[in-house]
Amino acid sequence: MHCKTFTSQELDLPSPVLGTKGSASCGHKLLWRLALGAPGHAQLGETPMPNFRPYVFILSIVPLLAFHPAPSFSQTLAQQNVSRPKVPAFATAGGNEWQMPGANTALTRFSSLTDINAQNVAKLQPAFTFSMGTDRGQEAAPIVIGNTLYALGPYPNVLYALDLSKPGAPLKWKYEPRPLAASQGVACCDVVNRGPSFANGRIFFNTLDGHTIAVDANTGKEIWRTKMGNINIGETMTMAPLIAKDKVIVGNSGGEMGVRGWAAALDQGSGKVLWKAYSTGPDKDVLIGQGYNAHYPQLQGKDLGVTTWPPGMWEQGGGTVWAWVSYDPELNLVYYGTSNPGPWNSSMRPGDNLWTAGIFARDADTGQARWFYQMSPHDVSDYDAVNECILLDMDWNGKNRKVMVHPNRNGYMYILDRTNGEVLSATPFVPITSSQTVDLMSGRLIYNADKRPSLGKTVTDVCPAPPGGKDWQPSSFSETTGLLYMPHNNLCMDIKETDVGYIAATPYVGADVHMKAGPGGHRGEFTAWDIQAGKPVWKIKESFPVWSGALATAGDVVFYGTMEGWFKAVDAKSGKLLWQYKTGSGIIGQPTTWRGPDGKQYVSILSGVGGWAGAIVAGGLDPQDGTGALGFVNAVKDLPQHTTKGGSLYVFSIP
Ligand SMILES: [Ca+2]
Repeated sequence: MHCKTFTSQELDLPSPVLGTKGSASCGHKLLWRLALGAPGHAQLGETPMPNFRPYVFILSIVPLLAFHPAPSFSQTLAQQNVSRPKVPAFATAGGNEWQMPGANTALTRFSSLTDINAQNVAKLQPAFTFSMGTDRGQEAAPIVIGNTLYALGPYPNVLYALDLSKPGAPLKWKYEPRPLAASQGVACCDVVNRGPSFANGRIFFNTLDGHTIAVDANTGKEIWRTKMGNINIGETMTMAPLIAKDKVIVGNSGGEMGVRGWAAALDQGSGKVLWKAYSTGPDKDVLIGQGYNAHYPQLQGKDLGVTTWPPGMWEQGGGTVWAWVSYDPELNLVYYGTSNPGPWNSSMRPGDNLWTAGIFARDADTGQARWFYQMSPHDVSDYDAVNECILLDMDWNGKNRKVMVHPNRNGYMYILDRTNGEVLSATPFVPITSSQTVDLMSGRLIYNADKRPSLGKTVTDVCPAPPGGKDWQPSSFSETTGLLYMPHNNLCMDIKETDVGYIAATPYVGADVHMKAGPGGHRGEFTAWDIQAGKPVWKIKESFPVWSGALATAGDVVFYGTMEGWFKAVDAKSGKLLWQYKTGSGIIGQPTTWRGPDGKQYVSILSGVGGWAGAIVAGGLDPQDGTGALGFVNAVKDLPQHTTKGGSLYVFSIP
């Protein structure tokens, strides 16, 4: 257990950050604080937004003429003569099958199918539905292999196989992993799961209580099960495994519970752990050695996962790996982001807090780190860097670059050279007050001192809020339009840091947060982003955060869902709404498309509100307590008037 008190001199921070004294005493934050919020906080009134960076906010589908992104970055992109992005050869588009949530290991979530297209999508109708038997948040992607659709639910993580060759797609089998019930009590933000992945006749997925499991895709029989996490220290698993050759890459959740983050590779055949790399601690634990070569000097040095923390605090330092992993088979590198440092209370952990809030590139076979880049050094706002890294190829000044495109919680759209971790551009995609810019020379995020949270003092209008300009909800890249389709948030917050001490398997946060809508008053957006130009082409305003994934197809339609329950198809070029269908509950799942045994194209989505954004409904939280769900309740207290709990698969086709 670590309970520390620091003076501002010990913390080596300027006094405006901490006040005259930054202290953090031991205090046990009970789990209900996280799940149900702290009592006794009056609702903070709406206050006018302060000076935003040059950014004209678009309230609906509008042409790009009205949009003025930050000048320095648009000039950077323009001056560099950047080409339209292309998908690497290994990133095969989804076709008849959809084998993994991201469609391929570059995570493009693009389908080559054109039967359903912008001209006929208005005729889309439900083909069949299936109840998931649970009413917590449904974040998973339905996947299809051969004649079978696989749907995975939140806790208790039941895997259903549906026979697409028969009318109504009856249940072929179900597999019940029976995770420990106590795992629900340590899950930070609902008991979600982001889906299964397929390879070599097997379905791989994680359970909330920290097991990675392989199941025979034909029979539903368990092949192996490996215990990876320990709920007794607050570890859960919610991410979708990524298949890299003969390996299954997984990571842990629990960045709000003082967990020490890690990623691991398991042998597909046996379930044996081949490597495990921590996100904090000494180099030998982080798997940093001879092959490591970061682009920026602040990321070079011995045992930075220890020395960038106060003594011992790296042991509960977060950096969990709870969302997306990508894989480039040509470079043989896996890529993933690490979560926030723990606790949220930044006054307690002076330093850059490596290797949190950044992206690792690792050798898939050995796990050895090749490079790291930190989006948010000494993160103060829960800006996890776990969002998707979409692998694309672009020309920069005539030179071909293998890049990754990464919309970060901190509000910047990053383009990195994925061979060495160099930042090629970082462009705001939402209003930002928490930072001023990303210095492309040093690679450092330049914070706005006025908006740094501090102990005991409420800082208002910090944008983006902790769920970021965008959270886990995955984007899609269209090979036909060359645009990125991004579901995301428009949220700001008022925040005050509070005392917190570490007790295993309890919340380790230390912040009172009230989130609220960003400029314009709406809380979500669906944006078509021009990666080449570094600006949006169109935006759709949504009342609630767009917490679902996106799917783009060669038929030039893009699908996403809303927290009210609408499943929508929009024109990939214009953003015009072409079709929508109201499902039974709010949508936070990932749309997929595939061809059925009858030759028809289908589109599938799980409906079932929840997750962090929908915890107020899924967890039945009190709308009067704005600090519930780490302050998310304050921003969505009207959600219970728009949707109720549920959990169903919906599959659509043109009759
Ligand atoms: Ca987090």
